[in-house]
Amino acid sequence: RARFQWEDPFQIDEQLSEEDRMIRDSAAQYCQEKLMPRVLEANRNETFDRSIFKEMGDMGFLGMTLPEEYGCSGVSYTAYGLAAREVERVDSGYRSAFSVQSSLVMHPIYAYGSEEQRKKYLPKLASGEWVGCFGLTEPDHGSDPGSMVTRAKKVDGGYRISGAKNWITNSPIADVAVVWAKTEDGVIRGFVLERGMDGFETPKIEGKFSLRASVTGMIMMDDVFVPEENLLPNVEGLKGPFGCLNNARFGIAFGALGAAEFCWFAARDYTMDRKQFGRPLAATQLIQKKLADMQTEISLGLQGCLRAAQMKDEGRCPPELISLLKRNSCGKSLDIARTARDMHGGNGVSDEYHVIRHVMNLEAVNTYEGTHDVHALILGRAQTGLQAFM
Ligand code: TGC
Ligand code: FAD
Repeated sequence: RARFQWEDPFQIDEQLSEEDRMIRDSAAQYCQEKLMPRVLEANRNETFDRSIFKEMGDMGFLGMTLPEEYGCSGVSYTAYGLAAREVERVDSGYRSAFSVQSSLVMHPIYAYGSEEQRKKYLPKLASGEWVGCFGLTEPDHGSDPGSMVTRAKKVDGGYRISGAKNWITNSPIADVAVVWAKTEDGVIRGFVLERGMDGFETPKIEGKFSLRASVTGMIMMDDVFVPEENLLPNVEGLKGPFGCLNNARFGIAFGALGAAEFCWFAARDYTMDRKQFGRPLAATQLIQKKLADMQTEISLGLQGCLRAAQMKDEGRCPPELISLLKRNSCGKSLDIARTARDMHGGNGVSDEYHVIRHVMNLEAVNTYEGTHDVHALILGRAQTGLQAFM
């Protein structure tokens, strides 16, 4: 009889290459040794330690799929997904910092930028010396970024950009911002803005009850002069930002399951130890059903993510598959975290047990990078051919 590995039913581990396994293990070690001890206070006090970027840079994690000639590691998307899972096992806010830098800032500079832009920005972003952010969402345009009102007016030597971006991860500490704006002819273009440009401000959003260990802000642009050489030359239209989102959503699909795994293992350990009515909670049928549901959703979800990673590494992963996985991982992980919180009883609302923090975080993760329902509409359109957005 084959042995059942309850914590890894599909034996994901043995499906990984030696290199991907090593990256996963070093990510796990870094996250548990360096991030986990910081997260409780960071979450309580709503602070983000900028040196995390340097540490991740030293580990070779930032923009890790991009080529080595730009200071990156040139590893697989599978490795990127596995690293996101380990980071988010600690906190979704740390995974946000990691994935915005990698997928939403470094990727567009690599994919849509000139050779000069790649050489100027990528090595400093890869080392963590510079921090980047990505401005797509506006106060009045979230799920529908195509209606953005930020404008880039052509002037001598460059553009003048005016507008506001809202809910921007990393913006208050960012050195560079990849901002999407419409030119006078209504075409969406990407620009790299730099800290210090006149009229560029990034106020922090205070009082978040989710992702408190990640810093979030606005990008306010008041007639900011952006030189021609800071325009991303090789993309036009919404496919520019969406091309970046494909990578970031893929990382979230893996990452959210890392948070769910933390909650599952915590709920199992807690209910094995906790006795009520003279026996461990884990000996009751209701608790075992909940544990079985967690195990089923997480292992099926991870196997799906791994398949998508292989397709991505082969350059044939369609965006709709990423929508399916982002939506599934976030929705299921949020349910799992809420159930694990309940299984911890009153202790479940204490941050010392970490589960409530994951519940709060996953609320935002289920919303950003396309809400749960927006991804349903993407999938609905793909199977019916009918557009239900408007
Ligand atoms: P639609 O007509 O569907 O598409 C317009 C153009 O874009 C192309 N396209 C894609 N290209 C590549 N990858 C994708 N995933 C693409 N999806 C669409 C499409 O082919 C078309 O190209 P072309 O050449 O024909 O013009 O556009 P729509 O306006 O109808 O879109 C609707 C919808 C709902 C799908 C889209 O707007 C959407 O996905 N909304 C969600 C917005 C979103 O995800 N925002 C994320 C902001 S960034 C963020 O949240 C970061 S949090 C990070 C963190 O902290 O970790
Ligand atoms: P809305 O679009 O107003 O949606 C509100 C509700 O209406 C949702 O339930 C949605 O599903 C539903 N809805 C919308 N349209 C439809 C429809 N057609 N049919 C049915 N229901 C619909 N953005 C960035 O650009 N960069 C970042 O770095 C970034 N980081 C973020 C960090 C955090 C912590 C958060 C919370 C958000 C971040 N965002 C970022 C913004 C995020 O992408 C948006 O919040 C998200 O896309 C949803 O947009 P919205 O908040 O405007 O909600």
